[in-house]
Amino acid sequence: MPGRGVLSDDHPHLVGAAGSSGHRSAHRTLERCDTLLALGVSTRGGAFDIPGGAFLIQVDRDPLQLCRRTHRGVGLYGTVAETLDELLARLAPPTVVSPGRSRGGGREASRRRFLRARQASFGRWRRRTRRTGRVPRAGRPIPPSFLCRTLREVLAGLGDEGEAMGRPVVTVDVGLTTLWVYRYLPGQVDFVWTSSFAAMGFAMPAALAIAPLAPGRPVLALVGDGGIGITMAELAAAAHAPAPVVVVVFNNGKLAAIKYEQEVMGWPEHESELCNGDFASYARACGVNGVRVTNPEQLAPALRAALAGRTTCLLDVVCDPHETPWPARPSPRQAAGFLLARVREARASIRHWRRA
Ligand SMILES: Cc1ncc(C[n+]2csc(CCOP(=O)(O)OP(=O)(O)O)c2C)c(N)n1
Ligand SMILES: [Mg+2]
Repeated sequence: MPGRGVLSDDHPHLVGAAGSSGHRSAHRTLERCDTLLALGVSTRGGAFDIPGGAFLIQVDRDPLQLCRRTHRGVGLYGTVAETLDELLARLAPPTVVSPGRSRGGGREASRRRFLRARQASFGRWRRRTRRTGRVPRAGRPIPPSFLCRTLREVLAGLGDEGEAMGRPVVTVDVGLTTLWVYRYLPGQVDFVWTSSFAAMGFAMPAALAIAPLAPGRPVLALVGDGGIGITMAELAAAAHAPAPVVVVVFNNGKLAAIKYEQEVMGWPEHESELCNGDFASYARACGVNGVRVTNPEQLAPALRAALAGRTTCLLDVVCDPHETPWPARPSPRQAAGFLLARVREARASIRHWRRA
């Protein structure tokens, strides 16, 4: 996640974000990759599974990350800047190979074509999602991906009018919220998240702790309704905190990550609904500003106002729980499980409706 703040999605060489929460173009590139240089990336467990048989060169200044590596390759201990300097000094100068002239030239050209095709495919995804995300259908709840894209535009425009603001710091909670942020809110921000702990309830307390250390920078906590539910008491502390934060709640009325984990295994949704109170009213009762956003058109102005205000604010954004978080490359088993779950859910609704 922190790496998503380094490059903007508009970078011409980007093929997308890696991992099942990322993009298909990145997944396909990794499948064909033969040597992968990973700079400060946790490869533990399924957090970043590397498809294909690439030889991994993993650089990290944390020896623990290197010990956790399960993929074939080598670990290089050091900071990214120092290690890259050392590696570049050892590289032979590149030779220009005209395609077809020498052995391997055709292979080289085919690799370049493959890479360019993946970059183009990521570019198409970006354009398509920007278009479709512009205006959700009238009367429909706000898709979480639309919330992230709007947030991205609002953050990119900070300082356009009036006082310039520093680079935003964004803390991210655990749940499907993490996937939406990872996939749709890249670039020009510093992300902070729980890394391998994957503990819900991290984002808001983390933002409160970070805000005094980041004067002049907007600090935002992006958190699901489940995550805010277990840390709501912190809002009372937020009213007395030395520096303001903006808390954005992805309120989809569910523990949606759990719902989709059940569904990809073929099981119908079970007990993942949440009975939420009114988070915005609760925030106001604690002495901080609270705004409930139900309409896509309200979203950008509400975000701008929250970021411009110099006090802590909670935006309770009512989101669509039905936007499907397809993995970058769904396995046939996951796709079949998901369909089976949907059929079972439909049958259960019909039984329920007949009994009523
Ligand atoms: C402290 C803690 N409890 C439980 C979990 C398991 N868990 C992971 S995601 C999730 C649901 C998160 O729900 P929400 O915050 O509403 O986000 P959503 O998935 O709906 O976006 C749960 C229960 C966890 N990671 N940490
Ligand atoms: Mg939720």
